[in-house]
Formats: sequence, C-alpha cells, structure tokens
Amino acid sequence: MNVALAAPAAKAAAPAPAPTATAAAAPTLSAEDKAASGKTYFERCAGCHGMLRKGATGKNLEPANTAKLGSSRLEKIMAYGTEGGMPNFDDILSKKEIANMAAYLQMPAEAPPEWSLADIKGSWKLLVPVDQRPTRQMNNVNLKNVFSVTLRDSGEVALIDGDTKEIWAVIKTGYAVHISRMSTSGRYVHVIGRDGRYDLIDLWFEKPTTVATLKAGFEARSIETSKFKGYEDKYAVVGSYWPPQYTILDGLTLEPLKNVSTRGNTVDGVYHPEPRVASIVASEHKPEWVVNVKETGMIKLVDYSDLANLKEVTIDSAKFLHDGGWDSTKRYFLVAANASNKIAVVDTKTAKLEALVDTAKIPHPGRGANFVHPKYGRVWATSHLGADVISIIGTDPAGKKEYAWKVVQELKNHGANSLFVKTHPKSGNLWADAPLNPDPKLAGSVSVYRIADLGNPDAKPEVLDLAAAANLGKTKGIQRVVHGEYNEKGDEIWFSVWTGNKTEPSAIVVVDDKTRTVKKVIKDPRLVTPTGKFNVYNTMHDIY
Ligand code: DHE
Repeated sequence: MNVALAAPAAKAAAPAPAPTATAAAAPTLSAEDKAASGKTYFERCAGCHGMLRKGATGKNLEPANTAKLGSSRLEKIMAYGTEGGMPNFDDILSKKEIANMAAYLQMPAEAPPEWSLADIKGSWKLLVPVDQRPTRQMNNVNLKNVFSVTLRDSGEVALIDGDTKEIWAVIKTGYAVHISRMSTSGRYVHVIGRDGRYDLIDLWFEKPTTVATLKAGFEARSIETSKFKGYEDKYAVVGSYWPPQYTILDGLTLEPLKNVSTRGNTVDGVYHPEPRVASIVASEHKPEWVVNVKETGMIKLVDYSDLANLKEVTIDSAKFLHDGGWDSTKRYFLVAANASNKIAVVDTKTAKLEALVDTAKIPHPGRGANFVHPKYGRVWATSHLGADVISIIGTDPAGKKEYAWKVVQELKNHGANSLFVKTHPKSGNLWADAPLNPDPKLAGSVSVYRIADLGNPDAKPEVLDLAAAANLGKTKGIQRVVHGEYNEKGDEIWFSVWTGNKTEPSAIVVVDDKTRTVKKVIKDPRLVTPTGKFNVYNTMHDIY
C-alpha cells in the first residue's frame, strides 16, 4: 500500500508555544513509536479529526483538550468507541498501539507540507495518450453494469462484472480509495485514494487500464467530472483535505489546469487553516460543480465554463459540511452539516441557500436516497452516525410546499453509527446500514423498509443479518456491513462485508431486492476489505 506516500514528513504547525504546565506534563514517545502513531493517525483518525486535530466530524484533539482527558480515558474512548459516533478500534489496533496513540494525541499536532499546482504537475503521468487509446470498446463486458469496488486496505479497486459477478480486473490505486466517479460517457472511471493519488481508468481496453495518474495532495476524499452538455468528459475536479484546495484537471488526460485554495474564514467569521474539501457533485443543468468546504461551512458553486476567469458563488450554510446528494430533480443539493445536526439545501437554479433543515444527531447520507413517499410526495432520506433513525425530508416545494425542507418522518434504524441509505427508482425498498456500531450484531445487519408502507406510522423494517449470510467464520475484526449499491437494472442491491483488517476474509453480498434474499456471496482472496461500490450506470446518472 502507498502509505509511505500518504504520510508525508511532518513539520511543526506553528512556532512552539511557551511551555505550560500541561505541555510540560505531556507524555513522550520514541521516534519510532511516534512515526508509527502518526501513520495510524493519518490512516484512521485524520479524516474525522483533521490533520491539525482541530476537529470536525470528530472532536478537537489538540493537547489543550486531550491532556484534560488523560491517557486512560483516551484509551477507553479509542478501544470501545462512543455513542456520539466514534467507532471502536479494539478490533483493529493492539493495546500498545492504542496506548501510544493516547500519548501521541497529547503531543502538539504537526502540519504536513504544502502541495502546489507545480507539485501536482510534477507528479502527473500521462501513461497512455488519448491518440493511443482504443477507438471502440475492445471487450464484451456490459460496462453499464460494472461495479468499481474499493479494496480499502490493499490500495486497489476491483472492477466487477455485475452481470456475471466475476472480478474483471484488480487495479493498483492510491491507499483506501474513497470514491469512484464516472465520466459522463461511462467509459472512464475516476478514483481518488485517501493519500491523494488520483487514477483514471479506461474501460474500453480489453482489460481495464490506467491511462493517467497524479498526486493531488496528501489527503483527499472527493472527485467529480463535468456533466453539462458540451462539457462531457472534458474536465475533472479533485477536492483535497490536505492541503485544503480543489484542483481542476483535463478530463481525458488529468493534466492539472487550476488549483484553488479553500483556506479562509468560517461562517462564524473565524480564520481556519484547514477548511477541507468534502463532497463535490456536478450539475447537469449548468457548467457547474457544487464544492462543499467542511470547516468553513461554505458551499461553492464553481462555474467551469471559463477557467481563466473562474467564477465561484460562495453560499454560507453551517458546519461541518460532509457528504450529500441531489434531490430527484437535480435542482437542489442536500448536504450534511454534521456537527450542526442539519442538512443544508442549496437551490442551484437561483444559486442560493434554500433551507437549513434540523435533524437528529450527525446526519450521514452518503448521497442520500430519493423516492416518492405515499403521504409526503417526493422526499430524500439520510441516516445518522449519532442516532438510530432515518430522517425523511420533503423535497417538493412546488407540489407539497407544507412538507418541503422539513423532516416529515423519522424511521427507526436497527442501530446508530449508520453511514449510508440507498434506494433505486425501480425499487420499492429503502435500505440503511449501521457499520460503525460497536455491537457486532448491529454492525453486521441492515434495515429495509417497504416504501409503500411508510404512510403507516407503525411501519416496521425487516432487519437482515448479512454478515451471518456471508458465512465468513470467526474473525478478529467486526464484520461490518457497509454501503448498499444497486445494479444497473435496480433489482439487486450489493453490500460489502468489511472486516477492516486486510489479513482477514471479506465478501460482497448480493441481495435480490424483491425477495430480500441473498442471491450470491462474492468471496475471493483478491477481495481485500471491500467498502464503497460504484455501479457505472447509477453513478453516471446520479441514481440514488
Ligand atoms: Fe467516507 C463518501 C469523507 C470515513 C466510505 N466520505 C465520503 C465523502 C466524504 C467522505 C467527504 C463524500 C465524497 C463525495 O461525494 O464527493 N469518510 C470521510 C471522512 O472524512 C471520514 C469520516 C473519515 C476518514 O478518515 O475518511 C470517512 N468513509 C469513511 C469510512 O470509514 C468508510 C466506510 C471506508 C473508508 O474508505 O475509509 C468510508 N465515504 C465512503 C464511501 C463514500 C464516502 C463508500 C461514498 C458513498 C456514496 O455512495 O457516494
């Protein structure tokens, strides 16, 4: 895996503060243990708590706070997790690693180096120029039903043929690819590693082939392509956590074109050195990306029609912005402001904030789920990291004004610590996972509601234990069932059974959406810690 690339040599974030009583008492670590803890912090903690440990989805972990908690309390939190959404790590980290991490967190945070447009250009490799690529599809695979599956801990993606359920190829990528997005044509898969390595994979070769690669930063989570008519496959954009910036690239070669820093003031007017780029989506109605800046709570509408005179509309919303998706009309974008327990809604037609919707604790929608509710009409749903509910929000201000931008119903999920909900226009089901729940039974199960029953306030979900169905035997890591993704036809939903540990077996369970029975368990030694799965057709068309 590319962790060496990912965990850059750190430098002190700021001049060392004058010693205080707390700093003087701070624990120390050997250089070796400190480096190992730094690597683990990057791999497991930085996403929620920030490289500078200023906090976002997770708490602020600067020494002023951690020293107050002390080693013993910190170790317990890390080992067992909390009801507030922090997962347990006792199944992945050893006692010594947890104790070292408790010490590390009481030491001052260190900032990684910067990474400019020139650095990104320096890292860019065009492996196969456009004129040397196939001019027609050279394989017989039904590309629309291919799934790009993250193999988190091996630093790879598996491209699985959704028709045959066979692994078509396993491709080396950055570490822990966070998401895959498709070019508008469906020919190219764009993947972004947690370590900022970006790969462009061409599906027209006989076997999927990486045609370009670069390093966008040291930590990244989001990418998107240009979807407006006339710009299909023309541009791509990558959002980085560190340095906090987004970078616009040529869509066919990944040549870096423009880099924009997102540092600045938060919606509270406070300067923040690390406003990370969270989710990005592409509009079909305008040449525009919606770029969500986590720490500032600002949503940027970035017009890519004239890169030399780049126009950005900056919309104040709430902190800390994370993941989100379109409503079914693709006019409104709904994004979790997870530390504010709100969903921010942007009207991309008027380029204004439409609403801030109060929800239960820490909404985490993935891209959410759109469907027509028997009582409330067009709605969008999210589950929560911090509550065992699924919130349903009305999204039809023209037809059902009284329900628009309100939580119209809260459904019970089988557990809190959920990450993703999913449905499909051809399905009558709404699914939710709870993978980060410390209880293995809940982490290994999913809830499924019949949408037609939701008008009945007593509607109950069916809870399916998919970890048991995968039949992996006993594993040290909890078997976490994560991220439902439909096939192209919308009659199967695929879930990963993720043990979080690359030496232990994992699987993908394919469930028949109508009968809710397991159709196939995909097991293969190459299927190392699968997490996100992105069906080409559904991802191209933002179907969720
Ligand atoms: Fe994710 C989406 C960030 C932890 C799997 N995750 C996203 C997005 C962001 C994000 C910003 C939206 C991207 C977009 O749409 O453009 N995720 C983060 C974190 O900062 C966090 C909380 C901690 C971290 O260290 O990364 C985090 N995420 C996880 C996981 O632990 C998961 C389960 C496995 C992993 O890769 O580490 C995970 N995140 C995913 C997946 C999506 C995602 C599968 C895409 C969902 C979708 O359907 O679009």
